[in-house]
Amino acid sequence: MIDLYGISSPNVLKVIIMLEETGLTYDLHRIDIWAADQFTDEFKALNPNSKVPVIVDHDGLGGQPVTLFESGAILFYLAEKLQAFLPSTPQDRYATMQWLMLQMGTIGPMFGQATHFRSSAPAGQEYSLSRYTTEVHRLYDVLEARLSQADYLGGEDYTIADMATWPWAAMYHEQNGVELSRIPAVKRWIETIAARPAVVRAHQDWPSLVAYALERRASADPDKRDRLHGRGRYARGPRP
Ligand SMILES: N[C@@H](CCC(=O)N[C@@H](CS)C(=O)NCC(=O)O)C(=O)O
Repeated sequence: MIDLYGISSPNVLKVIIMLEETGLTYDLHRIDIWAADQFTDEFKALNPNSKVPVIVDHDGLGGQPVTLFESGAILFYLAEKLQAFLPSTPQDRYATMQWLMLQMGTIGPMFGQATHFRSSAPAGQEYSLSRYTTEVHRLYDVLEARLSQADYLGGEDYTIADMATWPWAAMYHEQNGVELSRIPAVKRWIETIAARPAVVRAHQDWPSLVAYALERRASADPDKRDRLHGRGRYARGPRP
């Protein structure tokens, strides 16, 4: 039994997909990041970095509970635990890890910043929005080049690298003005993964999670919203 702490975010969806793919039993606990739930001592005991997703696997190493944050580490842990979705041959295994790292280190942060500057930044942030949107377009091209050569990011097989990248690639093309018809290999890969029964199941509660996020965001106290985004009285360091 696994406790998953999350909201409707691509980093959480990738873990839900893995849990559905592997058939593990889990409970999803909603964290209201707009009400600063992630900064409580209770949550920081799970993740000192105050972000979702986090899992607590009650049947972890040696039968003892394991608590893990960082979605890439969670996918890697579950893949090793179940010997699933991580190839065993060294070449494919490292290829999978390389694409997983690209998602964690670059795709997630760049797509995330583009979304932030599009939806939450005050006016006058055109430079930032343009910089991150350009990065998003460039990264779709990187995916297109890879997926023109291989069925999946790690090679022939569907792996945790695809699970990590798919939620970002599938959800953010439209708002960034990326035309899928221009990147047919990415389009094929998005559609193939979307049709997987586990991915369909992973979306069963998604509309309710999205509705929860929209409602919490709309009713957020302005000070808590500033805290979430590290601005206003929460901004630190030299001012520009
Ligand atoms: N690299 C982390 C990123 C986690 C992350 O940024 N989570 C966001 C939701 S997508 C969050 O918890 N935001 C709350 C906050 O920043 O206070 C991962 O992949 O797990």
